[in-house]
Amino acid sequence: MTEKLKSLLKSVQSVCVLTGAGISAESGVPTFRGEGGLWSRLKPEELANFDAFMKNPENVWAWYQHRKEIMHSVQPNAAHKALAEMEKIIPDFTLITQNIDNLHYRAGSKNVLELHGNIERSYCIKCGKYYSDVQITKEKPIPYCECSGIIRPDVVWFGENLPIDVFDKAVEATRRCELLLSIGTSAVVYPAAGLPLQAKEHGSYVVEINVEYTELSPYVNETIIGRAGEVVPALLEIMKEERQ
Ligand code: BV8
Ligand code: ZN
Repeated sequence: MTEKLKSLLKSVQSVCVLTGAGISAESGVPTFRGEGGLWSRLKPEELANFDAFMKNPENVWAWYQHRKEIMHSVQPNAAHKALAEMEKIIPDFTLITQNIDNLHYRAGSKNVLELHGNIERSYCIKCGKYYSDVQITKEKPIPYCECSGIIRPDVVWFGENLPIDVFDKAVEATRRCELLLSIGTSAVVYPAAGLPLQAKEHGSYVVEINVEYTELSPYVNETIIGRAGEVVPALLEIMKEERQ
């Protein structure tokens, strides 16, 4: 961590954070890419897209039910908790996540821009009615709405637009932040992966925190190689100095 970053952390007023699956890895939630990742044994085009869902809703619901059970069985980790603390001490703080695991809210973050949705929410594809706790059972492998439409997870699949109001807020935040932290993302999925680049163009100091280098690494101001659960709390400690 450079001296430049250390002094910035002590004085910065406007911070943007983008998180990916890597921030939840230490909680026990599988990531998508890299060894052991979900996409190494499952095919995203067969699971995370609308056509696949309409072709085989039972299969896609079984996959989300399985992931939901994993997410319910784990706890937010020190990185999630440090971000919830950061939100309280930084005057202009924006947390943007690609994750659907709901761990930022469970860690105490109040405002989270969920670019790819949230596994705890579902909606009817016919009438748009939202449902909060859809239960998938052997007897009922596909949930139906009272209007008889199929209910789907409220997550953004490949080829689907991101929730435009959420994405617009994320873009605005990258335009005004002095510091952007990209934490635990391989930065290959767009348009989310473009956000750190936009911040950089607007003069933000962009820091990547990851256990390995990514496609974003050549463009950021600095990459801190380390686990989110260790690095993010360390950044918070420096932010706290001289801020009480
Ligand atoms: C869109 C669903 C407009 C929810 C996901 C060519 C053909 C077709 C499409 C495209 C194309 N080129 C670009 C596109 C657009 C496409 C895209 O970007 N594709 C990529 C793959 C090429 N994007 C879209 O389709 C998006 N929509 O563009 O709309 C549009 C409209 C119509 C037609 C075209 C375009 C929608 C994207 C959303 C897809 N939904 N998931 C779910 O089930 O979860 S994607 C999935 O990947 C998740 O959302 C996830 O968040 C996202 C990104 O993955 P990461 O979070 O980065 O996770 P990953 O495993 O990859 O990396 C983890 C990182 O953590 C690693 O770097 C690892 O080293 C690190 N790590 C691990 N442990 C730790 C750690 N770091 C720190 N500490 C640790 N302990
Ligand atoms: Zn309905």
